[in-house]
Amino acid sequence: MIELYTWSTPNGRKVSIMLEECGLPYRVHTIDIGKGEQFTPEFIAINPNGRIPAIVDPQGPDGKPMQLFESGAILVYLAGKTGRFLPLSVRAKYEALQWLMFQMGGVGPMFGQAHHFLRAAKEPVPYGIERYGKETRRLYGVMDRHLAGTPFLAAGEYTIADIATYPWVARHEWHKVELAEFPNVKRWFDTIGRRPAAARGMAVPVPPQ
Ligand SMILES: N[C@@H](CCC(=O)N[C@@H](CS)C(=O)NCC(=O)O)C(=O)O
Repeated sequence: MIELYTWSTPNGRKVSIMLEECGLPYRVHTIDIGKGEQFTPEFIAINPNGRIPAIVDPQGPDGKPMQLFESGAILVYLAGKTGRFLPLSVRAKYEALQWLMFQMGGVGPMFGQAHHFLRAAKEPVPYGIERYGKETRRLYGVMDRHLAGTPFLAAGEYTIADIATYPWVARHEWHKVELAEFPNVKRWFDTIGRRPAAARGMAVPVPPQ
């Protein structure tokens, strides 16, 4: 049973979607980041960076428990453990890792900053709203042009790159993006949304509000 430490955010849901897609048994431990539970000594012992998600796999590669933080690393680990959602051929594998890094270094941080300035900043900061709003739309443009020629982000198949990106696009209302403006992203988003495992993963630890 994999122990999953998570909260109802896109980074957390990447991992619950992957666990659902792989059919791996897991137990959810909620870490309420609004209440600061990510900073308890017990959780810091699992993730010294004090962020969700994190996992503990009692059966790591050497048979010993394996604890991991950083959602991208967790997805790569689970793909390696199960042989699912990260292609084996070298070209396809690096294509998938490339789009996973695009998510980890671009989509996640930029959409996250857009959410901060649009929803959480203590006072309106027009520069922040403009900067991260523009960058968010630019990233949607990159994905939309790419997805015009391929059903999924990498290698023509559903991979951990899609799993990582989907829960961020699911927050499109938070960053004020109308998906109809990016029809290829919308088609990709709707396709993944029809996957029962993706829907189950999105409902962890509670259904999207
Ligand atoms: N790069 C990290 C980012 C993790 C992250 O920022 N998690 C957020 C929730 S989505 C969090 O735990 N925030 C708590 C805080 O900022 O104190 C990952 O992908 O795992």
